[in-house]
Amino acid sequence: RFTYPETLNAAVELTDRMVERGFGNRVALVGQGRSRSYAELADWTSRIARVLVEDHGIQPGNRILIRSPNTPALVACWLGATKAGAVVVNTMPLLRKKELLQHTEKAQVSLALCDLRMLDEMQACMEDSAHLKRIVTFDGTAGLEGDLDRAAAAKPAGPFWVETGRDDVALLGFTSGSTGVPKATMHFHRDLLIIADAYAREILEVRPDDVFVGSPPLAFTFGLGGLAIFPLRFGASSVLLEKAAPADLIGIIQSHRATICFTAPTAYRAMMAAMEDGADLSSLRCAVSAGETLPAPVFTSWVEKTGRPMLDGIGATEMLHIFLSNRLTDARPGVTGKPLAGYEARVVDDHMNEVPRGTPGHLAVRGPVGCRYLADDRQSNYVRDGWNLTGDTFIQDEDGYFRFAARSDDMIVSAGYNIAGPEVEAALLAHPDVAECGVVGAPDEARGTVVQAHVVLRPGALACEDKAKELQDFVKRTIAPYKYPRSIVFTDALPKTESGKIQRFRLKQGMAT
Ligand code: 3SK
Repeated sequence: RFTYPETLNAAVELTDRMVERGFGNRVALVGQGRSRSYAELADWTSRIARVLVEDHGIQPGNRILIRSPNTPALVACWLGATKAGAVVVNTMPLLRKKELLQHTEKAQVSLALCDLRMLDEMQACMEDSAHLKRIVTFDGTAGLEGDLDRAAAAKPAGPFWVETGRDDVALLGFTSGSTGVPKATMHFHRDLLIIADAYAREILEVRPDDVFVGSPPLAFTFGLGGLAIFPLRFGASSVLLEKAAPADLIGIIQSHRATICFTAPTAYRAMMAAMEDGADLSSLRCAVSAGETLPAPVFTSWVEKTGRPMLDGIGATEMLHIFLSNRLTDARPGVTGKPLAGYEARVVDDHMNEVPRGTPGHLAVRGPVGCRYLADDRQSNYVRDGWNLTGDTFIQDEDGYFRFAARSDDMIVSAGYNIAGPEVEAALLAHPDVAECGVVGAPDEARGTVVQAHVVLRPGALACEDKAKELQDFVKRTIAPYKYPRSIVFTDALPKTESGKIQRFRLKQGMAT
């Protein structure tokens, strides 16, 4: 199903091959105030590759870090570095020196490409790095202000790339997990195409007239796939937003007639809250939700309010992208669907034995893409007997659909009951006064652990004891009463990762934002 030539450079497949296939004049990327065709992108990325190889001596396998918000220039740098045969480390824009340093040292990064506007922390990182020797700037706005822009403009036109193998590492995706100690996951050139062929082609049925939009940073592989690889693989366009507040996303979908949106459930909730009467989302073929479990009420209100389909899926940086998903013709509230074609999934106990349908257990998946940590002894926690253990607790129902219960770390054992925090969150979210919430276990003398909900109320709702009691009663009426949150903490905001995931481990440590 996923066979590729032995000699393969994923960046060439997404640019020059698309030109050869007749997409040269079509719009590939929109952002920074203009659009770029596939022909322009092929030329731009070849020039960048030339600069890296000819001027900076980049050899196949050298690691290049990229620091930038979501812009066409970032995509061009990523593709250019990939064409040069380098291994790319894309970094979240909000990272500070300390985290950048974790990346440069773990990945032995020798060169960084940095948006001119984000230089300070990068320079601070280089001062303390044993590996990073050079920062090359590029202009994230428009002109030719960065060193890379000037050098690329001076190179001759014409295709340029370094020959790579389909099994050569192309990307190091960093994941911080719940402990905060980052791990780097290695992905091959072929992996970058497999995710497009397995998910974007088969599930989203992407066509050249699709227009992609969304909020995840390209440093998160959810964003790299959804906003760069998927559109480029099929001759479609991507609108890249440096800042994608939920209200902006609504405007962009309308003005660009976007057809596919990638973001997380919290952003879809916020989009609905910001949506004015008469908002026209009719262009949208599909709203892809991942990064966090999709509470059934968010799915249902989205479909009611917009009339457009929403597709829940689960992926992991270790697996590069989504491996379990609903289908356009079969999208159900409260379930994550079934494995993509070419992937298998099972729910297993601690000894890797499959548990009966309807019983919670660890999700184990395998397929054409899998986890390979770079020099990390946590590899054996993630991959056992060839199966990837994602750290999620799932239930497979009688019809074979997989339903998320909790991150395995987020299962709360209270007075002998197993309670999935996200289930309590979904119940709370159905209350009209709840804007957001995160549910964790908190130590308790009597019960060992109690269910504790950290709740952000909607404007106008009053945080008081009566409101806490009202929410507790509401949960008791919605799900089994033993699951209700015995402790409720009202807060102004929840701690989140840059990709929008609630950091429950910080709630457990007593940190609000
Ligand atoms: O579901 C996720 O968290 C995820 C992670 C990495 C890549 C893609 C996805 C959807």
